[in-house]
Amino acid sequence: MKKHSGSTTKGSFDLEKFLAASTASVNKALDTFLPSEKTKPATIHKAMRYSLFAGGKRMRPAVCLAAAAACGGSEADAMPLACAVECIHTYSLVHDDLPAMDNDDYRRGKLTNHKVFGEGIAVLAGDALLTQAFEIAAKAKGWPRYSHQDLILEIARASGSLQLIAGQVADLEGEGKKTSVEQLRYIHERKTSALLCCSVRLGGMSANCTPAQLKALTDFGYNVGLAFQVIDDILDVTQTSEQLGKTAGKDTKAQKATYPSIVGLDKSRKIAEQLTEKAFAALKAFKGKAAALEGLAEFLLKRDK
Ligand code: GRG
Repeated sequence: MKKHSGSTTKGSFDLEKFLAASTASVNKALDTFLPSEKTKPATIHKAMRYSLFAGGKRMRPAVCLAAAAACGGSEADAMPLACAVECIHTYSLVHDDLPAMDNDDYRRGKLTNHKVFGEGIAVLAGDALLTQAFEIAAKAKGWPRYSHQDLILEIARASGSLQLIAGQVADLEGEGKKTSVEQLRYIHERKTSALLCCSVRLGGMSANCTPAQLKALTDFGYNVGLAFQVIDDILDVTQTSEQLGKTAGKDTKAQKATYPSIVGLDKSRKIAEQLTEKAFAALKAFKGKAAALEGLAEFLLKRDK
């Protein structure tokens, strides 16, 4: 794998600093956007905040803010959109962990939402986070190239029944069945890549990016999103639950189709590298101004949790 300017080990761009700063700003903004824990009914706001502030990596907001920076935009303009995608991501995890779905006890190193608040409140906390996402996104400003409607449509499409939900449906229905690499890619495109790609595109749109920049960001987000899920599949079989902060080995136990189970670990790593190379190639259009996106793509490829 070639070295890129956003390298976490060498080069001028300090990804650790970028991630620490973006996580801190996103946490602060989310805290402002969400009703306080004491707001009635307090149980639901406690439950929403419990999962939202449980220590997620904040990768979707990070790529959103990084894409805005690559297009010359500001953090302030991108922030409502970055927070909206994190709310949607968190809702999907809360619902995915429910007994009716993946039935998991741990997420982000803590007990899952339903284990703490009960299934009814966990369902409602997920629903409320999804709705909250649209309320926050509505606070973003529209641009000459991208109206308010465009921004809201972007989020609705990525999280709706043709993308995120479609991926989850295919995942549920595929359990225990023989799955081809093509079917697996269909699932990964929707379950994981759609929201990551949407996060990157929203960052560009918040900066009123050109159509050519949006195309480059879409290619980047699509490939990084797929690589992210291949790595997630690899980590599920190579890491411990303690390291991941969620139950490891679940895919094998649930007889889920994954890249390692279909093509093996070595080939899976190769595929993740190839997808990341494609993502890097898309960034050429930014002529060195997308160091944060490059750094994030490399970080996501090399992550161990
Ligand atoms: C229930 C509508 C609905 C959808 C569920 C998100 C999802 C679809 C399922 C969760 C399991 C899974 C493997 C999803 C793919 C996306 C993914 C790898 C999520 C984990 O994202 P991270 O690693 O998590 O960014 P943190 O906790 O760091 O935010």
